[in-house]
Amino acid sequence: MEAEYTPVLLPLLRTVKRIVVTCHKDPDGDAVASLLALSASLNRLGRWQDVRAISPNPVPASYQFLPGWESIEPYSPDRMETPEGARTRKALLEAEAIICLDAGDLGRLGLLYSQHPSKFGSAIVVNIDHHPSNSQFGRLNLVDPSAAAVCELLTELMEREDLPINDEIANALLLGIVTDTLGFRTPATSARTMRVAAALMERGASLAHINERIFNTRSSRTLRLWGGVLSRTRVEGGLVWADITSQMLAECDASMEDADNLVDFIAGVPESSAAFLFSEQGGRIRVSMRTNDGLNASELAQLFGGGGHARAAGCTVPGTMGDVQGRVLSEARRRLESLGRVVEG
Ligand SMILES: [Mn+2]
Repeated sequence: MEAEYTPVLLPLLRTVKRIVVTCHKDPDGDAVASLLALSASLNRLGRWQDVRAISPNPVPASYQFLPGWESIEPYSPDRMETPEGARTRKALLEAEAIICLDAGDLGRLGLLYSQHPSKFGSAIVVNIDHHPSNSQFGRLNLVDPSAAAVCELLTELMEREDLPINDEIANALLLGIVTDTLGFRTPATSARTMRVAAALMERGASLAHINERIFNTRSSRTLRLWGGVLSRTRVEGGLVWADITSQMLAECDASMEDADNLVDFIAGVPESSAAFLFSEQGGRIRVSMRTNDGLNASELAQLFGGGGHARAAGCTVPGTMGDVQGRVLSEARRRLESLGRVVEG
């Protein structure tokens, strides 16, 4: 830790009474955990009239063991028609500050932004993220692409700003780091990541419990879906890909949550330079991509209106499965060829 640090977050929030903390849509572990940790810590500090945690979608079942997860209000279309949803909308519209976590741009906030874009012009927007493609959309931008997870840079920020971190908050922060690094296995995992994780364990976070829940717990739905997807996986010309249709999800009684980390799994084929998982999402195709050195996943995703990290990125593309697969895969092949990679049928 540096000898001198000038607080930036708490001074910005000094004159504010109502805060909304939010994260990207289809939240992953890092998004849910950072949302939970920061909102709980601000609430413990007790300086504000209202601090609310709002997620663009419900908390995935795999993170529903985190204490306090029920405090996260989903801004999902069905819920927004209910009285609880109306209270959530009111909180968003009355917030004087909105803190966005793990979101590379405002579009990643889903309905929160698309239904109320002007709110993000009038409120104080704080942007805390680690995506290199981040559009710096906040009044305060705390963006550090060298952090392996938002929870990594958030832990440092909270320590420096003197925000309370109890054992439950530490546990949530460690979960965000563990999930974004796939258990400290991704190239983004650094000595700094390990130091932050160690500090969180000293504050009471349980790595063993997180590992048990995240990596050693799998539903039968998940197994069925993975079986179906793996049997359809194709490896060709330096690329590996698979798809998930709505029909496959229905047959397995599964949701896209059950496909978490599936793209990382198929990326393990040694003869491939890039892995793609295509999934149907209401008339559009969601593309998750993982790449090896050389091929930049973030650049490839940005070409199709998405974004992400150098080795892990995603986009959602209008079109049919066949059409989107064709366009994305041929662009990936073209890029591999221009990098001088041998690409054979
Ligand atoms: Mn993240």
